[in-house]
Amino acid sequence: MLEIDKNKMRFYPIVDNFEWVRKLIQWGAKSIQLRIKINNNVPNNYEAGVYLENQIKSSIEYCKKHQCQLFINDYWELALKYKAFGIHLGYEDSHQADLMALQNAKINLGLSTHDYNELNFALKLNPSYIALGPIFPTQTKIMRFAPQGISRITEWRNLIPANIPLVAIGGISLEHGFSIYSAGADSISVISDFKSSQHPEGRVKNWIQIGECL
Ligand code: TZP
Ligand code: MG
Repeated sequence: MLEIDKNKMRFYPIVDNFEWVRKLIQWGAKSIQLRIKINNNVPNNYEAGVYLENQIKSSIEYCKKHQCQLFINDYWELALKYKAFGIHLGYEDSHQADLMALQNAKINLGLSTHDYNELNFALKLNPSYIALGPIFPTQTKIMRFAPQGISRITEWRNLIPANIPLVAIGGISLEHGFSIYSAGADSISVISDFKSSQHPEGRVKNWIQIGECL
């Protein structure tokens, strides 16, 4: 397994296509999650499976070239096929995926958790990082779980072995950055904060700067 470099993961943006991956890398991101939800994403005249595979393959290859830690959300077979740096799975996904094959291929495993049950389960799977969400209310994803609040980050940090990075996600914006890192998160994952900003590039660079101050 190519071990995760925590320092490269303070800022962990999530995007849904290769164009965004390229932009983020240009702006200095060192860790990215590619989260493609196929129904909203496929351009006209494109066969969904072909689109998906192209996006994933191009992103993996580009990130390798630029030493960026890319995690593929959900599509573990494609992550295996193209030897991604990592895969990100939710609780249900982690029951479906061939975790042994991923481990044998030395692909890092990032796992989402939303409650104690999911955390206990995730800790048994030798995760490369654990994500906790949603910290705040989010418009980006329909959640079955109430917002966790900042104090839950400290609680999770104390329940997780020190060598496993903790990622905070959900409704987070730049203004929350310091308090979330101070609460014990190693990494902050965001979508709308920079994507819906008037100046995504400036926003991303601010995030990276904050991460470098830690
Ligand atoms: N998982 C938990 S919250 C969330 C995901 C994918 C959405 C995060 O998006 P935003 O826009 O940063 O709240
Ligand atoms: Mg999933």
